[in-house]
Amino acid sequence: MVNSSFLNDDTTIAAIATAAGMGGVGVIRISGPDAFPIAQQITQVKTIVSHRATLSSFASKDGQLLDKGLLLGFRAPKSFTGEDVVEFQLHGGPALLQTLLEEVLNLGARMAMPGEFTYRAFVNNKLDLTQAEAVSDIINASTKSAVINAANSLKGDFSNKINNLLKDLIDIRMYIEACLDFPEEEIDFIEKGQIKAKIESIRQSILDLNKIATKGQIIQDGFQVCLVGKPNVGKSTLINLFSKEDVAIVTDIPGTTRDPVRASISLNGIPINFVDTAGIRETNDVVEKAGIDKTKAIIERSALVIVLLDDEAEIKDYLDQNILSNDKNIIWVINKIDLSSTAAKVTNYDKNPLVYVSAKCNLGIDLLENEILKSFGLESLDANEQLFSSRQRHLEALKQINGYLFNALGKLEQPELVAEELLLAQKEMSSITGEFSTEDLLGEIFSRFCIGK
Ligand SMILES: Nc1nc2c(ncn2[C@@H]2O[C@H](COP(=O)(O)OP(=O)(O)OP(=O)(O)O)[C@@H](O)[C@H]2O)c(=O)[nH]1
Ligand SMILES: [Mg+2]
Repeated sequence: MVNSSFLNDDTTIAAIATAAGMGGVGVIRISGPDAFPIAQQITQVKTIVSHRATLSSFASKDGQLLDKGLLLGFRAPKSFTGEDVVEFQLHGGPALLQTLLEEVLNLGARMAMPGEFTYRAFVNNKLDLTQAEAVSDIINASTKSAVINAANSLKGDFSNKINNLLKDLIDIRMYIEACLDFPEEEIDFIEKGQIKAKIESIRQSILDLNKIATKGQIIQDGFQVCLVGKPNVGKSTLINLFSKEDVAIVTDIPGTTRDPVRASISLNGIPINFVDTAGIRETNDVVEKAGIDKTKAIIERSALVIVLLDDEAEIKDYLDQNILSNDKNIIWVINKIDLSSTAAKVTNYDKNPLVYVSAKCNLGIDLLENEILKSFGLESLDANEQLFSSRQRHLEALKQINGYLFNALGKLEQPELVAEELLLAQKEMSSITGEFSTEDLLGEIFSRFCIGK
């Protein structure tokens, strides 16, 4: 259940902002009209100077000293949330932080909900919605590339691109609306305004943006790749090689792996969740059968399936048995080339790559890695390419916008319909940056944050 009850409340909120557990430093953050008075009572500092750190004592209501640390005050509107904000930087002990938080709550603050500080920053125009999402993305990023992309979004790269397109779109809409006031001349006006060329150009920019956003989303969320194949073909050897540790048991007994084995690795900065599965074969062993059923379910949920083979002839079996659906992203891999002295190489089988490797001897693995990246259009990830973190919600909005613009281009003879499609596209664009958003969407986005952020 999404809890969005905080959306219309501006009482003072507080939370422990650092991660649970012990640490060198622990931070309590307070935001709202009572933040300064509450901090003054706890620290006895008479005047908290904004944007200065003050070494202070922190005590309970009855005067019991609890810790010494730094007191930081940020007067509205120059703060993260845009409200008065105070932070206590204390020693990072859970009991200490909890005790002091209770003191803060007793003095009138209420416990902040997950994402509530960032939500207030959004409401007070400190961040737009994509930037607020980037705050969460930067915290959740699992690779350096994901961090950099989220930082680009936080800086406003994504929002700026959307806002520029939004401006162009509004210009065209206004022009058409103005033309509609002079019906006799309307077609002429539309031509004069080069409406077609302008809409096409926005649509192209949306398509380009979608490409970048898709890459950003993959880098942020990663994807699941499963290793399948007959027993003993070398799946577990391969996952161990990728993960650089023995996550799966390797033996020469067919049917060794039963439960799926997972390993998260970073390939060129992209988080990939590898899953090694039970080998697929006809069997009467109930345990092994259950493992094979799991394999099929994992194939369904994977963005890419790597099928390990002893030889090329096996491919036909997989295709005949319908284990892999047609639209699956597949890489065929012939393993154990060391036994036949075949060279590591990449060819293809129909539209899918066929890679020759030896998992045991680490031959051709670089080729395989490259094919994995290629299957997501990420092989030539240019270090200078400016990406940003993006989410499914953004990709869906871009798709919708593209659809509306496409419709508009098909209705150029009827300017009022073009104007309508452009208005729909405009609303969809604004939903990305949060200018027009429903409470449900906001609740959904902010409640996924951690507490204290
Ligand atoms: N020569 C050679 N042997 C290999 C290679 N890869 C794996 N093996 C051997 O093949 C046997 C089976 O390897 P596993 O990785 O357990 O195979 P698996 O596909 O996980 O098998 P199941 O879990 O039973 O489905 C082991 O003895 C491995 O050492 C390879 O590239 N070359
Ligand atoms: Mg195995």
